[in-house]
Amino acid sequence: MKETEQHTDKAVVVTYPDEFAKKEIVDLAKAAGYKVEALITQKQIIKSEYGVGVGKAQELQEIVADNDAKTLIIDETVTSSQANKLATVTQAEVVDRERLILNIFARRAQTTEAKLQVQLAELRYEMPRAKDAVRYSVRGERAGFSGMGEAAVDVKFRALKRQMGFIKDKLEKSRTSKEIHIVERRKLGLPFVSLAGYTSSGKTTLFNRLASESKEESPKLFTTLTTTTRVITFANSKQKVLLSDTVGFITRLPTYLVESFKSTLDELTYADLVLLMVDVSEDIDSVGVKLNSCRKTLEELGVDPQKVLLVLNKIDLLADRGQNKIELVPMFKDFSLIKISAVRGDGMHQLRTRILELTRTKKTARPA
Ligand SMILES: Nc1nc2c(ncn2[C@@H]2O[C@H](COP(=O)(O)OP(=O)(O)OP(=O)(O)O)[C@@H](O)[C@H]2O)c(=O)[nH]1
Ligand SMILES: [Mg+2]
Repeated sequence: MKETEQHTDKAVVVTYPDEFAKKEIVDLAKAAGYKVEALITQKQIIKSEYGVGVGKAQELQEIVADNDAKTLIIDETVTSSQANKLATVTQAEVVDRERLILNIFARRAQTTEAKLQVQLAELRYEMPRAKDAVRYSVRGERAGFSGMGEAAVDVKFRALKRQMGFIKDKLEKSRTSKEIHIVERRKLGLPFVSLAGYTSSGKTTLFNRLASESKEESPKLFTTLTTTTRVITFANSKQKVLLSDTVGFITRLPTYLVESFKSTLDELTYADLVLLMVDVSEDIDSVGVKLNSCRKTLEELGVDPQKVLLVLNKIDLLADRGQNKIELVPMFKDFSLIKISAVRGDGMHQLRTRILELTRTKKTARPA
């Protein structure tokens, strides 16, 4: 399906009551191509039988029917048994948070590498669910043949493992060739600068500006899935650096998804400098949640916090156009930072100067 194509599958969404969760899941649902007809909030969505309580499950059936929705999106990870039960009660296809993110990635994946990474993530998603799915289908066809069920589960598991091994091999090969590239670039002595940050924070917009590129920028979540690297030269200096744009982060990102995209995100681990982009035009609570989730993901990837420069982006949208002291907000105190507008160009001179300074010191500190 083309990225521009819209499909308007109607969906009912169940999420937590806080504003951040509500906005995020609606954005995710839209990015996956759904039209959100109703948003239901629940303090708990990980209850035993249906994820939600029994009464709520029945209520959801009515809401789904009233809105003529085909899909019920649950902003949590649900087991296949919960999903099956909920689907039976509500008569809707149940899509959990992980499935939703995977669907977006699958829609966006364009390069061979991104497609392989999505396939790997899909298999990782399937693994814990395979057992239940096979047991259901075997039981349905041959009631009482439980031994048969176990054998079928084994067969399914082995098949999934084989497929995973096959994809990992292919990815490993592309990774090896990428590592060779990195070694080659290092031989050129060029420092590596990598963009990181929450999805939609403006990484590609900044990348395009610094590298005179025209990669797709969009308010939709997860616009970029594949890493692009360019050599950039700074006008007033002979120094060149390599700049990489890559996939964005999100809260509650399952670890296996980060792992599946590891070869893409590896650029961050190798980087001499990581520009961590933060959209400061949002309310301060959202900024905090996103910053924390980015820190956590960078930590999981093994990125040295010393290498991180915080880039506070979209200051053009602040009421005082960035004149206020946003940088004094306590959550930023652990970082060295800079304020910019990637769209309007504010702070670009300072940013370039900082990149040059920081990569110069990094270069000498880096082992050969
Ligand atoms: N007003 C304003 N909008 C910006 C700025 N920087 C980026 N944007 C907008 O924010 C949206 C997201 O920008 P992208 O550059 O696609 O964000 P990204 O971080 O690459 O997002 P993903 O690829 O999804 O991870 C786009 O609509 C941009 O036009 C800025 O400085 N000011
Ligand atoms: Mg992008």
